[in-house]
Amino acid sequence: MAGRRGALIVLEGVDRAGKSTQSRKLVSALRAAGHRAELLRFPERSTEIGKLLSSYLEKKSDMEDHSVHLLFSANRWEQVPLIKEKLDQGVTLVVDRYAFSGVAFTSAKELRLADAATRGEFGCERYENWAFQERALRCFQQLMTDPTLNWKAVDASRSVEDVHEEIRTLSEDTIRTAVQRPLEELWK
Ligand code: NYM
Ligand code: MG
Repeated sequence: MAGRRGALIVLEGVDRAGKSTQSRKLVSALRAAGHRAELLRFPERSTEIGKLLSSYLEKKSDMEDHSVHLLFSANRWEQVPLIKEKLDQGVTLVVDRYAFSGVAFTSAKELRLADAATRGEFGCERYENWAFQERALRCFQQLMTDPTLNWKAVDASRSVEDVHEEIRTLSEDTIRTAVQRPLEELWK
């Protein structure tokens, strides 16, 4: 159908949930089904801002919390013209994290759980420890209560193939229905 825009499909969740694996598989499956689909990720570490963020995440540099929050935001805004252009052209975008990670990870810095100190690290990047991820998860759960956003919760504890099948089905539905919403509404 002429003029039909692409869908914006965002995968959000805590670190190690399998978002990157699932995003790649989803793009392949959508393409195999005849859709035009492309993959984006945030932070996009290849840009100048992205390099600053990557260095911060790898703990090679320190930055003031508000400043780093705004850099994550700027790192998304610098891709918005491209995102709009692609969607307008009918390309469906699968996005590995978006602004919800921005809210959840910054908010998680402000929360403190009693058992925070008892958990071990599970990765070497900043935020990659159980206590922090638990706080981020609580923030994601809070964000999901917004009824204006078309969230679908996917249980990522199952096999890669089972999770993929569910995400693929949900995405096909989204491509069919959610694209009725005008593009301008996405960045109001
Ligand atoms: N992150 C990601 C933020 O703190 N704020 C943001 O706005 C975004 C998009 O960066 N721990 C955090 C979440 C992750 C890390 O890791 C990016 P990865 O593996 O590149 O998704
Ligand atoms: Mg990571």
